[in-house]
Amino acid sequence: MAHLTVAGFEIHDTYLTSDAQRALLDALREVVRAAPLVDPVTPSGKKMSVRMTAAGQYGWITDRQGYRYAPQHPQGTPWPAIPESVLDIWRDLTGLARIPDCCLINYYGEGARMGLHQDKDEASYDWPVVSISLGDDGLFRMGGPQRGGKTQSIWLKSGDVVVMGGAARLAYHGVDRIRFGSSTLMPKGGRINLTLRVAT
Ligand SMILES: O=C(O)CCC(=O)C(=O)O
Ligand SMILES: [Mn+2]
Repeated sequence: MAHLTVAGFEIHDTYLTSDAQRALLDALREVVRAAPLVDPVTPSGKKMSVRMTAAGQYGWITDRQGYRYAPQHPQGTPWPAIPESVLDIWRDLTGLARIPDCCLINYYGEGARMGLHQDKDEASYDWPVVSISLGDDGLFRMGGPQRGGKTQSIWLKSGDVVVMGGAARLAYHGVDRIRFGSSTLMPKGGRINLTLRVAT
């Protein structure tokens, strides 16, 4: 299960050192102080198991009104800026001059998961999505551009960074489960995933 072969899917194994992971976590603690994690519900009213917040000009949100990018946290404040150390990862791995305007932050506590979906609320699919994993291992599953196709799975661990561009950009993906307590990065356990997107 070490490899996942979808064109445009790149995994940078342990891209972040433990020091870099800790520094990133500290930066995220500040983001979450300004923009607290929320318990999102899907448009049909189903509570999601991940908790969510964001940084950047836009945050991706979901509630009874639908899925969308919003310029404000549901509490009515602008989202905090994306930490520079996070933007450095984007620049290094994509080489793009354009920087993301959304950094979605997902927190997976014990038992949390994310169903198979496509990231398709962005204005253009030409930009890649960069995904950074911190904390507990997560079983990431990826399929093709159509729901119901063959899928492959890989455990993402703390410090791994994934780039989804090209054909992988619109591939169905999700997180089946986490190994709660498998990492010592966060004292109370859990997994954090950051996804950097160009939303507009
Ligand atoms: O947690 C992950 O690794 C993936 C998260 C994701 O797909 C999303 O937030 O859209
Ligand atoms: Mn996604």
